[in-house]
Amino acid sequence: MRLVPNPVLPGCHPDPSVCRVGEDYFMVTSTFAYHPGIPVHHSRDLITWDLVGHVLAGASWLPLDGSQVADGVWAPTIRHHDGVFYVVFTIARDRQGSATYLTTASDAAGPWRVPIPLEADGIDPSLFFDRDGRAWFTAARDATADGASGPGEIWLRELDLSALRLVGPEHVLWHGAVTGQWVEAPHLYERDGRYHLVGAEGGTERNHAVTSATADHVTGPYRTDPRSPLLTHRHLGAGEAVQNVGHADLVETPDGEAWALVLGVRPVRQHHTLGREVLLVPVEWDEHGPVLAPGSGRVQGVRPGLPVTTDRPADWLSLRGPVAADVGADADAAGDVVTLHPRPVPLSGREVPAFLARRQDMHAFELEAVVDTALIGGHDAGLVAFQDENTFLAARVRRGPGGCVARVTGRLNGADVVGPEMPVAGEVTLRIRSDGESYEFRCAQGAGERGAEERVAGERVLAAFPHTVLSTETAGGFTGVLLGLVNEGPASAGPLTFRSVRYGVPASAPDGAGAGAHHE
Ligand code: 6LW
Repeated sequence: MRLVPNPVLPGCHPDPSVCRVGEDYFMVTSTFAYHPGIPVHHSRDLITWDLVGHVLAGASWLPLDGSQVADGVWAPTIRHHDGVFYVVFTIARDRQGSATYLTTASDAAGPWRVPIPLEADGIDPSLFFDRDGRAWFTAARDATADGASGPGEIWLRELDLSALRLVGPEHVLWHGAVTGQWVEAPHLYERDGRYHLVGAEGGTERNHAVTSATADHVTGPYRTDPRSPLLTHRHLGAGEAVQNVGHADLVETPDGEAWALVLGVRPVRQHHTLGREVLLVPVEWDEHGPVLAPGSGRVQGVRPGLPVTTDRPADWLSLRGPVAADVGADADAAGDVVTLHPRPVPLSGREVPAFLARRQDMHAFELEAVVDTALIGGHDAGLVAFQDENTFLAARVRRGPGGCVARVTGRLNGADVVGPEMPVAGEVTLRIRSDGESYEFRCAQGAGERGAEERVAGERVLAAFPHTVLSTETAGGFTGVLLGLVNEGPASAGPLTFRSVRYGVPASAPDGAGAGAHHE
């Protein structure tokens, strides 16, 4: 069995779902309150994934004004049937499912049709196409029966493929394998005439786990696979490089090899900032059902402590809706030129701020950009490390009474942070830098030399914080850190251009820290 480099998709990409069409695999993941929603990644080998489009973009976007970052789009499932791609997903409000939608496309890259609501409660919807052509919808919700063995239940109803609505009676399938645990993330598979319902239990934190049940009929009765949990890292201790493993979707190669995509996190000092990432795990089927990670029982291929370097192109995200921005290559220097129109919306608000960011997908990184203070009017603009509306830190430049100043402002668990001011003039280089255990916010006069070590010469650290303050363990929620640009200010201030916008391994990272995914 091949040993794969994990994660196969780093950075905040929770709740992976995958389908295969011929030799092509397509994956979707959750995007919460970020726009565009639900990235579609494509692969030919399940290891290298390229972004090909978004399910919720343009006409198919659903407004998320007022949404908290951790709400919004949860746990999409992607399937392909008879030449049509289907995606079902939940819109969460106040950490609960509030609406379920279905959308279709003939090309996974899009365009996707305007999502239609389905009459379904709960979260984590999924679709299963049976051999007889019937389609079934499953989802997770609070248990409806008194005395159920778990607080959650997986339920099923038929999906009418021509009307695209749920029809027929509802069936409660399962309350989970572990008494007292909430069951979620259901996906149904058929194998040799038996039905296998794979779910997740224990919450999406340290006790997360993959469990399953089997039945002779799609509507049940389902019996727990006594080998559950089929995969978990809950018993491996704090030293394990990958934690919180669960939420599996299974796929088969054209040659009949089986694999699962699962989510997991890579904490540093027990705190993770990268969000839930996508991991690839081998699967073997036996007469009882799937065996995940046979032989080892764990996710492999992750180098303890150190980052997987990535030079993935940015999937630029804004919050709760689109923003007016232009991104292009910087003709004069390495990196991008980003022009961002101001909005008078704070990052702590619930509207659409002038914010454009990419996922932090490695522990040690630096993000830098050059701004010309001559252009700063009513703007309060700069670089931001963003966890959610209550937890973010930004190195910003604004014009004060005595000229321009740079300083760090933000919020940590809802408490305002305001750092000391540094007077600046002319061109200024802002930088966020991390060795994996800290976030440093730096500022230098001038655009700086672009060559290696020279880049950080003459910089001042405006403020520094341990990485734990931006971690999900501290901030709560379901997302990882995003790194990007903010331009708060009245529309009259006019657009602001950030030059040499670059994200990568820190210039002085130790040898090998950037040496890419490896095979153990
Ligand atoms: C997702 C669910 C979960 O829908 O978190 O607790 C939700 N587990 O499976 C958001 O990713």
